[in-house]
Amino acid sequence: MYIFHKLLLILLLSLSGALGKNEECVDERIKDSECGSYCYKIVKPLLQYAASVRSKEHQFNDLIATIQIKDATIESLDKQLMLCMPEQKDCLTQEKMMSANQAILDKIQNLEDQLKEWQNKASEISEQKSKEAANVPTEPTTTTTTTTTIAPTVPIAKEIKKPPEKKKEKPSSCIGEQGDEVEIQVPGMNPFYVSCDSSLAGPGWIVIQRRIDGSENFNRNIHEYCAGFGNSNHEFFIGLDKLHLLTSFRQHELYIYLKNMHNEVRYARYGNFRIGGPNEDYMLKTADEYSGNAGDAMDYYRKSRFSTPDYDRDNDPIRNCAKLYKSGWWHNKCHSSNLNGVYRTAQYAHSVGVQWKTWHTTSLQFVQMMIRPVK
Ligand SMILES: [Ca+2]
Repeated sequence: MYIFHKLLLILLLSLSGALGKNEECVDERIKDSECGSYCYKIVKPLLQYAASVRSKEHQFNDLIATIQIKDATIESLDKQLMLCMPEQKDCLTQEKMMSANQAILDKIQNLEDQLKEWQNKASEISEQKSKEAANVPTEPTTTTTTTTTIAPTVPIAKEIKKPPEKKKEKPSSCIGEQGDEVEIQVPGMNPFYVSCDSSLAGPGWIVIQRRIDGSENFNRNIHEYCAGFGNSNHEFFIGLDKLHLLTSFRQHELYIYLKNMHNEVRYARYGNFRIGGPNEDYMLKTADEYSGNAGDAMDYYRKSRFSTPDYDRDNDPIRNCAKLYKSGWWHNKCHSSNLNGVYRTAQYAHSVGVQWKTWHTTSLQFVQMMIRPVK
């Protein structure tokens, strides 16, 4: 019983000490001396456990306190962050707007500087013009030196700059032209002079062939017929190349004026006349819409190629019609007309002559072939 009371006392003392300020204040050596080996063996683990519990509890409380402080700190930072984010957005937007506004202000300033410079130039030009006008007494002064707009520069520029002179285009026919010789131009060839006639069949005809007195030789080779020959004021042939270009780019009509040895006159007219190019041997492609009183002596040659004595393209497989009748023409098997034939000074009822056989077979005194664009 005494021992039990002693142990209880020691336990209470130990617990009160253990619950005191210093958990490790119990000197194990005192305990050992007071309790003895038996007491110490039983109580010591309890005391150690109690001290450990107390220590853990303090550590736990410290950790709780630390966590609470950190939570409070985190909460405070969150609040600050939430408050700061919209402010940052506003700050960025305002910064951009400030930058844009500054750029606009800079542009406005540049434009104002340019405008001021132009106004100064306009004022100088206006002053100069006023001085020039003052030196010419017959011209009234219309401007003042106080002009501040750039508008006066426009009429000044117009006065100085003269409009370019329009180059007159050359005609492509004799229609509307004055004179017997007119320079015309058609696509595919340089300008060239033609003989115009308005006396035989109305105005505006281009003469392409004429026979008057036999002064010109029409017994020529293909190159001469292509280029043309003779005197355009007298006897001549205009040339197949020109004839092809003229009748190709626009529809032309053909007028053939004929006079025999008795000074009788007849004519043959074709509303559509066209000659092919060199790759078609200058074929008589079209001689349609005949009218007149001399007969259609061209009908026999439609689609016939042009032959010369050195260039047989006729439809006679045996004869060389151009060589036989000494002329370049659209010989078929040979001819029903031959206006480039040998000129005769007297009537010959023979195929060698200047002929239009639908009228008569004797040679003609005067022939003129003419073309004119169809309106
Ligand atoms: Ca032949």
